[in-house]
Amino acid sequence: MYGMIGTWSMATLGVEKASPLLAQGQSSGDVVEEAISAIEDYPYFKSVGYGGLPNAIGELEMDSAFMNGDDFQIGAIAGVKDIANPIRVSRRLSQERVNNFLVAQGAQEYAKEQGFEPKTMLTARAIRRWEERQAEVARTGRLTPYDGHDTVCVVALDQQGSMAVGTSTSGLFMKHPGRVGDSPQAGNGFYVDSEIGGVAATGLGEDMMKRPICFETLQLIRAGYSVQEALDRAVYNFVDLLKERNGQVGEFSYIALDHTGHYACATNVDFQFAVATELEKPQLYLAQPQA
Ligand code: SD4
Repeated sequence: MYGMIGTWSMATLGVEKASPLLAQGQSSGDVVEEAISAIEDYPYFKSVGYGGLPNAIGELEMDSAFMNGDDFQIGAIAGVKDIANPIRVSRRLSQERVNNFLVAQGAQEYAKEQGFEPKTMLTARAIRRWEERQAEVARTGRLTPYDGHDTVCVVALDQQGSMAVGTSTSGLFMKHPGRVGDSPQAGNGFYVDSEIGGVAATGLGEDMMKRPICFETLQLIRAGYSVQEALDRAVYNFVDLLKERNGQVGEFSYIALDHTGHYACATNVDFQFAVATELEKPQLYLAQPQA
């Protein structure tokens, strides 16, 4: 069984483009990279790659990660500007022995050294959106960085049984320069083990990094829970705990694919995810909040 799953309706583009590669026998790593690159390139997805959402000073800073579920190699970048495809840089970093997680200027220099295409990622449309928000903040005195965001995450299982996961995002709109979310952080934003499965997250990074739910879910699957039971337990137990102990909970949405090709989602907001498997053509699902 092979298959892939991705977050939000934007993942449909990546799943439609990359699922034929799975059918042709290509690796899960290639499939994750191709799916996410297509989404990063598309200018009208406003929270990923080209055309992504600017930070508080009108600059576009992106976070991304890639993980190989066979050997646990991870590559990640955070707070990077003007790299055409953060996911390709993350994947290349995952092939290094050291220096696997790079930030800002250092990540940009690495990308250049490795021959990745530099590209101005801020678009006129994103600048307009930022100016409108600035005007709104001036009018209302309220800055709500949380409004407007979304991360693309893709988990894939190939015909050889290998799994990979990738994430890419411009993070929260109007975030403080230098702010990093959960998306490049292993365990919190993503995790994959080819013998168990892969999990990835989207929502309010500040809350999702309070517990490594992606890793925890895989431990529950290993302990015998189904992928849906494991994800439900890990996500909703923590959402409840956070409500109880902290009094506030941001958006939490997670996708999972296990090593047998079964998939699941758990969310506390309306959410969409795209799937394609050996048995199922690319399909977009709507998920309702359970907590
Ligand atoms: C972040 N988790 O930077 C990302 C944003 C996101 O749905 O996924 N929003 O906190």
